[in-house]
Amino acid sequence: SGVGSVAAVDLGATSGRVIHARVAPDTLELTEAARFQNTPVRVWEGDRAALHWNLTGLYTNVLDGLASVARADPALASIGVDAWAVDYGLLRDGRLLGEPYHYRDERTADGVATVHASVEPGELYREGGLQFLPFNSLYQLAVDAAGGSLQCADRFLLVPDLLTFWLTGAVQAERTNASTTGLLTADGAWNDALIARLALPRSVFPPLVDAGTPVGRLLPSLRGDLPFGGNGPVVTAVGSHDTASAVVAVPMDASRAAYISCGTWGLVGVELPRRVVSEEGRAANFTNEGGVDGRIRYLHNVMGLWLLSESVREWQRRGLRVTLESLLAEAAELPRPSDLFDPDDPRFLAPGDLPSRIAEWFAERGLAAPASPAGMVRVIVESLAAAFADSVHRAAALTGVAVEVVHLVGGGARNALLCQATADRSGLPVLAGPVEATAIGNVLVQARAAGLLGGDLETLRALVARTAQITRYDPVRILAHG
Ligand code: LRH
Repeated sequence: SGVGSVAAVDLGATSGRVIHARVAPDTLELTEAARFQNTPVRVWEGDRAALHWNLTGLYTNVLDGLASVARADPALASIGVDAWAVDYGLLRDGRLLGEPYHYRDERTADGVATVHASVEPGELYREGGLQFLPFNSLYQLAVDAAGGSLQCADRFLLVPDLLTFWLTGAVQAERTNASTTGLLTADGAWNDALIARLALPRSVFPPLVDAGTPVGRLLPSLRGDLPFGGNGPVVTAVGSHDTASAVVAVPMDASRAAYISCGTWGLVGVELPRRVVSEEGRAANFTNEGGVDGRIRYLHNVMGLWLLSESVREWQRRGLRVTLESLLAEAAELPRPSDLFDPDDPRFLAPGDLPSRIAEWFAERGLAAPASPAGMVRVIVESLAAAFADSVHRAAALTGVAVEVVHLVGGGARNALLCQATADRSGLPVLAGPVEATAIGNVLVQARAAGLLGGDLETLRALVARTAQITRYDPVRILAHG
């Protein structure tokens, strides 16, 4: 197979990008065609302002990025879309009924109560295999059912599937992301019995496809703005859950490694051949999400870089002239704090004044929170690293994987203070990179489907290991954990 090219559309909760890649068995070259902020918006709904994604705005940015790819490379073979999990659009006769809700919107509490009244949490775990997160799609759907909007809809499309629909007209649900609804069986089918018990309309859920499936061609109406040659590129289903694509691109030996996909969230776990569904795993809130090639992503959600970005946003709102970069540099010079907070506390989920909420967490325990923003940044980094280390060791204990090394991919791989603290607190070497793991995993699955690459995930990961920039952090001041 010769050199060919594909484009990855990768939408994170904080930013999105379109990456143009040249790929061959010994080549992986990435060019950034577009990068843009993802800015959610609060919209008045009669009794409260609800948090939504600006998905049509993101789609405009995606089209701009694809147009620049088309001008540079009219022979592009394929396009693939990934995005954050759980959120979705409801459609009727092809029309989107409203901008999708953000998973950080406060509406989900009622959905949790409704769902748990008909199916108890232990049974949900045995069926769907998911850790409890109040925004898992099934809880959001219960809110939509109670409010009547679900009854107006004839289609449910997860965010990346919705963009794929806008690009191609194809209606489908890619399996890795569909696994985050809580509505799939262990075999990866829609769980008809559970859907019926929750009184959800089965007909809204589209046919499931696996990552690597060609799903369609660009719509004729787009061909003017996207000047590709010939029939244009095919749109291929990738690991459309961003974390599934990221795990594809972790250059690891899964039999002896843990990974941390560190962006807005820190997703910490191991890759398994099949689900592990135990009461211990449920108590530790570990999830079994569907991976590419039928692998299982056994992991726990740690709050992630959100704690830093949202804190910086608050300080800037208060008029402080700070950036994350400058605060991290200052924080690195401070002594290690002796008191840490639990980053997984649900009070940190919703947008707002996180430094005050962290201070409250300390005050409730009679502890003093750091006074300066740099001190706060340091305690956030150290608390995240401690939570990462804890989840690495828990994942190992719950699955029997003998973890010898931790791979940290995503934007967090740029944060040297966080990487070193994770090594020190886990007592394990941390291999940081690639930063763009999600886009790379997206690229690799398309390239394989297009025949540019062959082989299993291990072959794809070997290509990442040969081409990516990886920084090693060895534990130097090992801190006790557990
Ligand atoms: C990361 C992510 C994560 C989900 C959350 C909703 O972007 O997809 O895997 O739990 O967003």
